Amino acid sequence: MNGKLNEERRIKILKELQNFYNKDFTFSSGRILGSMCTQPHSIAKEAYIKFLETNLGDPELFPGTKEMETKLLSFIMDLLNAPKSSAGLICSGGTESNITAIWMSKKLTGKSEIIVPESAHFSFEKIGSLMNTKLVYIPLNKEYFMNTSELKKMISKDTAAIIGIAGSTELGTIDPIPELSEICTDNNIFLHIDAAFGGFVIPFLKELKNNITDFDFQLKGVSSISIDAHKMGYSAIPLGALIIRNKKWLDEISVTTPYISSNKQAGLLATRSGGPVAAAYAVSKYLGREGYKDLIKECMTTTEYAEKRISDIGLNLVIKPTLNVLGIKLKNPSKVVKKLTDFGWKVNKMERLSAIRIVLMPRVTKDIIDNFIPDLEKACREVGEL
Ligand code: 0PR
Repeated sequence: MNGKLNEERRIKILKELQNFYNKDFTFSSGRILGSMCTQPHSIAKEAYIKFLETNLGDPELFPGTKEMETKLLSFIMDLLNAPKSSAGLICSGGTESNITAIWMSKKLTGKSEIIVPESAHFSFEKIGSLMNTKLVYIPLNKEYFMNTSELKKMISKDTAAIIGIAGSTELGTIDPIPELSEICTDNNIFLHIDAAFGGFVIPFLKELKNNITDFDFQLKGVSSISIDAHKMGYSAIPLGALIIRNKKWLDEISVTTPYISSNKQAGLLATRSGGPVAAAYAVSKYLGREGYKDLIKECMTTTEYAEKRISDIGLNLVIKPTLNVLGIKLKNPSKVVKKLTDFGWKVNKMERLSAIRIVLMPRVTKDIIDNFIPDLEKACREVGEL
């Protein structure tokens, strides 16, 4: 093909891509309020592109990328107060981290049931279906976290793991993890904490506020934690991590790899891009812990502001938020979501709580809330909520 044709083809494809892109909502529009993701920090984009061709599934070819991955994991492990014995795996996000944790707990114990709060993310349902695992659901108490008296009744000889949520998907609640830690220590049960959302929030929030529940490896009973940089870590999709208390447990989820350089590989995936790892590493270096703390402070200030504006128009929250997630109680969330979509806003409906969710991500400013509130009020009036 000659150069001219090549160039024409390139332009045509880029035009087609642009048409697809134009149909999407963008985070930079300020109109997405329900998502737990955000446009990545600008340094993440540069880093991602630079490492586009790297493959962490073959670390001999990419030792530099591997070294960067180890450093990113160290940053995350420090954040979670992981002990020297611990290890980490980079995953594609909360779903893969949760799957890997339960895979490990089942191999370690040889048991087949997991106990989850009703607030658990649907990734646990996938686990149930994938790994022949029985899910035992525990109801929530009135603060919307796991009811530990009910939990104690459901522990059995088949319990492979108990799951605690640190930053629930719908309301950002934190389960009573110190108590779960004691229960699991006393009963010698694997305790997995799903901090996919809260992992990059709670450590910083604890420095800013009192009375934030402990959730990390400082609690002796915590066996593993899922944490996502593509949510509150301000980085690019896909990047999660699973941190485990004891590196020896990796053997349970490792296979021998006879035809690549390393002789063993742990975890679910083989070929993995170094791009998201570079992005998350760059953001963690750029912001550092102080930068993240400032970000969380801002998100919480905006959350309090939104909370007040919402109650000023006569709407109620499901509960007072702990993290930067608000659930607005409604009689008919679907109707309100539809109206808001007509007005150009994207919020998430939560049918089981009869509510809508707003996540005050770093991109969501007070100005955006000021634009949103009149439309929320109008939407609610038009469908008879107010
Ligand atoms: N655990 C928790 C506590 C989560 O909130 C989520 C996702 C997961 C695990 C699964 O994580 P991955 O999606 O990374 O595998 N929670 C978000 C949610 O369901 C995911 C999300 C993010 C959905 C952005 C929409 C969106 O625009 O709301």
